[in-house]
Amino acid sequence: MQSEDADREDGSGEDEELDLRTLPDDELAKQMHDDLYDGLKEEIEEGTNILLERGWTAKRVLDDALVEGMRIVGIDFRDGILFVPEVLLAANAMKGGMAILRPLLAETGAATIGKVVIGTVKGDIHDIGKNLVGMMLEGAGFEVIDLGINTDADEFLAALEEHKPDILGMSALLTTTMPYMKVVIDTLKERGWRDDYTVLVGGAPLNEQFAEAVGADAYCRDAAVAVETAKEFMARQHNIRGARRSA
Ligand code: B1M
Repeated sequence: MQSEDADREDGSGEDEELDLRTLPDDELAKQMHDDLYDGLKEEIEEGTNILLERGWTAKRVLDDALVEGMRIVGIDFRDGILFVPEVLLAANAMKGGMAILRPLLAETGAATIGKVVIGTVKGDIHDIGKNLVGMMLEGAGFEVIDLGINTDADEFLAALEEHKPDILGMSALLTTTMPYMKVVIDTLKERGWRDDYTVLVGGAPLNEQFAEAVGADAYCRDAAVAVETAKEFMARQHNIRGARRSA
């Protein structure tokens, strides 16, 4: 961020190292939003450790420092202010912080907001967009099981059986591989599993009509939309379950 870069300089115009330890908690969290935005992995790792040392819970660091920072990144990505390379750097910085928090979160049993199995479909080895989506979903509080590239229907279904996610995400970048999404969805239908999962699809050659035609629940134009859509479907599932309980 331009303005924050300037904040890191002294009056002489020369770079001055900002000592994160000198910042009070709220300013440090804000600085971490900026550092995430700027893709500064080491600073994010340092900030994460400082907040933990000061007694913040892993969940609070995740929510208030990392997820909030990534939310801002997501908005600017959606609005065309940030581009893929910057978002990948931000996601990488976030991963640095999350690597520190992950074991602590597992220990405290902090609930995730939902579980997603995601993969690039059979015949397709493009994974940059899918990885970005996975990282942004993790950043938003989802547990993500990433099946990688070239994933066939059997692998998707085996992962659904093993991990019992809320959402199945599929990615395809080739016009020749996008029809494979229908194969996976049809296989789900054949097994009688279709209604058990929300199916989200994405990838540059797709659109809403395609998603509807193959029987997906929604098309996600980009990672920010994927996060918003996944959250929306989780809220709907929550409401449906709530209504069933009170019926
Ligand atoms: Co390939 N490639 N490529 N390629 N490649 C494209 C896709 C292409 C459009 C280039 C072109 O010709 N202009 C073209 C496809 C044409 C078509 O089908 N109509 C193409 C081709 C033809 C090929 C090969 C066949 C080339 C060859 O060998 N002759 C070959 C295919 C190999 C295979 O898959 N079997 C191939 C190979 C490669 C590389 C290996 C060199 C490399 C991939 C590296 C990697 O992924 N690790 C590569 C790349 C980098 C590209 C381009 C240049 C960039 C793709 C990318 O990463 N974009 C691409 C051209 C382009 O798209 N401009 C191209 C950035 C990424 C962040 O965006 O993936 O769209 P994207 O993801 C977005 C959204 O789509 C959405 O969110 C993401 C983040 O915002 N999204 C999801 C994606 N997945 C989602 C899943 C969700 C939700 C949202 O689930 C819920």
